[in-house]
Amino acid sequence: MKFNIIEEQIRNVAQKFAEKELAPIAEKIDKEAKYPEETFKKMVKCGFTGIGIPVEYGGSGGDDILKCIVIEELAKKCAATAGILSIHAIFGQAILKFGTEEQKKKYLPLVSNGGKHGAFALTEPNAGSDAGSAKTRAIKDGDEYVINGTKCFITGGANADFVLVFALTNPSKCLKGMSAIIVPKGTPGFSIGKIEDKMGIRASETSELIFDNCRVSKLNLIGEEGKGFKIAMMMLDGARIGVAAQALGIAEGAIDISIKYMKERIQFGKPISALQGLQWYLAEMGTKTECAKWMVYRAASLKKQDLPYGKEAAMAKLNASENARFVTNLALQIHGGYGYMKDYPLERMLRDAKITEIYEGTSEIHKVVIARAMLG
Ligand code: COS
Repeated sequence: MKFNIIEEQIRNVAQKFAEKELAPIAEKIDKEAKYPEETFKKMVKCGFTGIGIPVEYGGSGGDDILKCIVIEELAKKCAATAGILSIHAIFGQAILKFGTEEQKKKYLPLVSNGGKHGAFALTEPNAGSDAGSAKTRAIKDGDEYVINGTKCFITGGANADFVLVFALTNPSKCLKGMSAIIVPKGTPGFSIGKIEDKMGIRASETSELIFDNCRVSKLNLIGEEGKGFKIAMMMLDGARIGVAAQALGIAEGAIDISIKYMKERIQFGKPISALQGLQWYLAEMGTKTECAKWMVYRAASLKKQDLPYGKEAAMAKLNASENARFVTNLALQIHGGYGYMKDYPLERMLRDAKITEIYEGTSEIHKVVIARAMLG
């Protein structure tokens, strides 16, 4: 696969960043489930948080290929931090695509390279895969919306300075009455509920958001009233490429660690890399991961060219996430008992890989999306 010189340079920067800033803290932030705020600030400084946002709005410029490169490289060392970056980007992308000029000027400099955090709140306790059945309401009262409801499993929700909330402005129309509304942190009636204790990506905070007669200006509406579900679906199409890149990076990271271990570990009087059974494992891991890479960058490339990419994004995410679980599981197996211990990063990588089959849409939902696109 050929990347241009700028892409190679950015990959190099991201690789060095991951080595220097993520590798030393990945285990600790996982154990303590500690949000890496200092690292986020460093990502802001490097311009990673502004990729995909034009320079005129305070971003770093660049496109989805560059974004995937950075996410992939970060995920090799710390999937949680890669995920934070990937999901943070959705807020800015939604404003860029659907916001007014005024909204772009107001929010994009803050969330691209301004150090502010954005989150995307669609899921509810009874509306996960069936996102269209969300019940949170935003009823107009004069110049304001009054929001009531609860969102759950929101990545970065507790840290977010701005949350894009999907709520029914016209409840009788169900998903066709859903709208996208920005709620800033600190708005009266908006509070953080339960912070989840997760199996993997533990440093990437996931929380419940509660809206209790929370009033925001009608100027916070993004796009048209009633178009919120479509906005959410379109943003998820793009976000799925980011998760696929995260899964790809996890698999590549596990392969790197396995190769090193296989060359160093002596059993039966020779390095275990000489054992054909393990060579076959490695060959399978490498081949499937190479496939995942092509699919991720194909989807990113279609998006970059403004061509339809929803099916390809879903395929890339379905394949890369299942591959990440497959590869991390075999990598752990190659490490034997050591792989099962927390002294090695494999058990963390396997736990981290699992979420990529679930968030931004489960594998089963991806199959629905793919099959519907194939059937026309
Ligand atoms: N882009 C643009 N519009 C889309 C779209 C997309 N990718 N997917 C659906 N829509 C539109 C449809 O065209 C339809 O509009 P019209 O009636 O005007 O044609 C509307 O949205 C409803 O679509 P549909 O009938 O397909 O909705 P369903 O309730 O059947 O749901 C799935 C579709 C299952 C694909 C959707 O609910 C989904 O993606 N669920 C997973 C949610 C998810 O990923 N959550 C993860 C966390 S997000 S924080």
